[in-house]
Amino acid sequence: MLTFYSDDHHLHHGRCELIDGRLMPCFEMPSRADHVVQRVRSRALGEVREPQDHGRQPIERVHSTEYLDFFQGAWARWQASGGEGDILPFTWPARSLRAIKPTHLLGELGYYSFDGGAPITAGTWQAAYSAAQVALSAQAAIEAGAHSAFALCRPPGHHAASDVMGGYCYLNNAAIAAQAFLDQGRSRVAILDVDYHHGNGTQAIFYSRSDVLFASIHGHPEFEFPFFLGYADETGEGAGEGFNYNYPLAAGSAWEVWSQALEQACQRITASDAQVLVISLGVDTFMLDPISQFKLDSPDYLKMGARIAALGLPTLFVMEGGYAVEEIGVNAVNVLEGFERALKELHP
Ligand code: OKP
Ligand code: ZN
Repeated sequence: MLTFYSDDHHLHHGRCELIDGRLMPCFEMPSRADHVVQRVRSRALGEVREPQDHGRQPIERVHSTEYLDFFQGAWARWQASGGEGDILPFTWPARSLRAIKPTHLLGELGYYSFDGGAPITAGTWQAAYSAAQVALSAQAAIEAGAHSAFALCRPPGHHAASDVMGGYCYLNNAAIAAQAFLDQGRSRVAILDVDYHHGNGTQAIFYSRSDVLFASIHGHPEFEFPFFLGYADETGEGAGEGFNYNYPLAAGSAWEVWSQALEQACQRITASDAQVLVISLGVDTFMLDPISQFKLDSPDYLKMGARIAALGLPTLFVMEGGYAVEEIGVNAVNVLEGFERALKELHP
């Protein structure tokens, strides 16, 4: 399997996040992607390629121009106003306030974000832009005939909506790739989000559309981030009714329970007539993940990859979360190896 990867992710390194009433070093750190690319290389999964630059246009198919302009220009404005640390929002237009766009940078950032978990640093735009290009380059490889590809994106993307950042995410890499498949002639794409957290951004982007089926297996939002989306009764709206499926699971869920939700999601994907599959590949479902509460073990990721392969669709894997840094490479690449092994057994 081809992997696409850019070292530009090192340009994004937030200092801290607020968790359990304390400021902690960001869990979403550069060593995450470093471990994954090392594992890809040591397992000889296949060639690792630099992304091509597809420009801002395919990103603008998913994100609003005003949002992108704001994000791209935020650091220069911050510096010009004497700001030094990471840019972090702390005021959001929740109920009782007006959803207007203030002129102050921090007000505008509140308008364009839903939490304080997505710091903007000097290199955040470039890192996120390159991650989107990684996803687009892997998508192009599949469009050119590859059966599968791995987009080793960092920062992740699935919490980012059209004009909202949050949850470590800025540009929705999986959604950008899915939209590119549609723009290049596919009529239906399925996105399966196996990250521990609900992919609220991806769901929101495609919620009223029937050309993208979205299915997500995640910690129940009654107790887990992002809290305000990801419930089982969210099944799509308007033309998108019946094209959104959430499988919220209890804390402590292990493979036996998790794999039943995977089976249900896979059956929805098969019934959807999707021509291509995008996997939002988070491995924060791992038992030792420091911010998550599922109990998957490393060998389970091989089985996950095998079930995904049985769908028989061209498949683009897009890296999302996973914060047990020592094991993230083994777990992510296990999904890819399980996928490839199963393919060989299905088509020897
Ligand atoms: C991103 B992905 C606030 C803590 C909130 C956010 C979790 C984001 C997970 N500082 N935690 O889905 O792996
Ligand atoms: Zn996650």
